[in-house]
Amino acid sequence: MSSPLKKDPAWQALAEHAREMSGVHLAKLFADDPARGERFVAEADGIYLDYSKNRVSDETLRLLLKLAEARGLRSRIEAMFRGERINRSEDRPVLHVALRAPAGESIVVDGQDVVPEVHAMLERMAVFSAEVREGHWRGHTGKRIRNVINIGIGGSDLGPAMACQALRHYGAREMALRFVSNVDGTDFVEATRELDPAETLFIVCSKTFTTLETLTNARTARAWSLAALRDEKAVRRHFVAVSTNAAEVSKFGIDPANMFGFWDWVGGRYSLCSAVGLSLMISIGAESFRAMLAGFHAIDRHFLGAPLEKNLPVLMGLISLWYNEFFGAQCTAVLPYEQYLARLPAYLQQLVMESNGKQVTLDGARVDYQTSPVVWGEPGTNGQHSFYQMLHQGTRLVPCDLIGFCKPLNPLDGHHDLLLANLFAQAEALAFGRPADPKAPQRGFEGNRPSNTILLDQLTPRTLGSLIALYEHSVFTQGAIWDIDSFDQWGVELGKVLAQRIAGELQDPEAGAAQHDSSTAALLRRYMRLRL
Ligand code: G6Q
Repeated sequence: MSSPLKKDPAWQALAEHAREMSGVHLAKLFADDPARGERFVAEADGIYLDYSKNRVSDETLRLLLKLAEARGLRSRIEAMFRGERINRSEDRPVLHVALRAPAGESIVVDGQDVVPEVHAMLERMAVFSAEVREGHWRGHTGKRIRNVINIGIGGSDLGPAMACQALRHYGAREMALRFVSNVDGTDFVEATRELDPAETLFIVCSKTFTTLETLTNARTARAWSLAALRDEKAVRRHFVAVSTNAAEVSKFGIDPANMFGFWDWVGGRYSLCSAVGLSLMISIGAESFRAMLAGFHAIDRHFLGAPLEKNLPVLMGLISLWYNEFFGAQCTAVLPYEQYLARLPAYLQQLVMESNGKQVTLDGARVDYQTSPVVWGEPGTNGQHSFYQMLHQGTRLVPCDLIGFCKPLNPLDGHHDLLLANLFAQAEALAFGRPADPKAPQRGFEGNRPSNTILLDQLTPRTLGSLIALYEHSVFTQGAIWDIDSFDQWGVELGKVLAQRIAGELQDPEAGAAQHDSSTAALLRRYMRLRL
């Protein structure tokens, strides 16, 4: 018995059509339609998406859009924006879009308009960030804060860490912004090595305030501060919290007056625009933070309102799904030609794979199709001297997103033209290749390797916001078609439970007799023998 998705006539038509398209080369698609490079493009809020170098025809797009309609994409988008409880397994609305709704808009959850609360919190964050940036918020000994360390993991780390780096050009240079996430002590030690505790502010960022790694690092941070400052009262000046759990925050010893809250309808990996972005706001200031929110919001409106055939996130989501389902593609490479976006692939790994790496539908049935692709990538041009070999001549199909900006932020003579020349050249080489010389087959490039080119004017807070929203909603598009819950993450639970159990056993070797498979048991014995 096939799933409803596979029984859908639109799906079946696509499967049939994919057989025809599998033998069609991009070179032919371009030769047959000289205007293809101007037709297969879409634009919104300064994002120019060229999807012409994809193995799609007008018919492919027609069928993909038909599938989106048949699967109720439009009504699912509207349900999210209306605040319906679309995160079914956790019975929650999914309203990161409310975090960037302008004042005056209204989004109602359980009878209450949440937009005023969002703006009140943004205002508190703005006041606090300005105090830190301008030196009014002082450390316990009266010294100015020069280092801000965000302690968090997953969604409470990757967003602000990626965005702080992405917007470094706009950030306060006199302040060091650092991120500690890993429970590996090296992360904390290296982040704090040369810092003065009297000048260091920690943001303990955890939605639940129960996450093992974050609390372990936060306790270490408190001990590190107090060892130097020698007064419990110092915690008030050196620790603030970002959380939804006021009880745990005050149990930890952070004054609830120093807590910045958010809401259970904000998923961790969708939380950059909430108080989770506090470290970013301290770095770039409230005005730039609001400009980023405006970029997010512009794409939110576009996603909600633009016709599906001109809707950038919808097109990107559908085209990626096309390769994933019908061409056996297992991954997607994200290749930003922008050094400031070095952490974007890591951020998107969580966004895409934690959202859509699911095996059951909303009703709990096992899926009989592929869900999330593997996402990976590195900035160009560096990747060209490493894994692009496989992209060009390997045996796997890896659809790529190449991202570039027309204006550089650091215009050194000649650099930017070279950077962008490489981006354009790679997209061209992937698509069209080079005929093989029978005497040197190793030099042949088959081409027909698909890519999107995403071109923006310049990397700014606003364009960063738009770019992230583009990916968020493309993830939504795919999840809607797969009929999965893109907003839960039960897959991280089992490892956490087992780690807690084993951590207990390591404290008490007798308890280590608990049942384990022979491999785990032998590893534990060896570790206990050799550890410090
Ligand atoms: C993201 C996930 C996950 C989460 C971390 C941190 O969508 O839910 O990555 O953000 O596990 O959780 P806390 O913020 O509760 O510490």
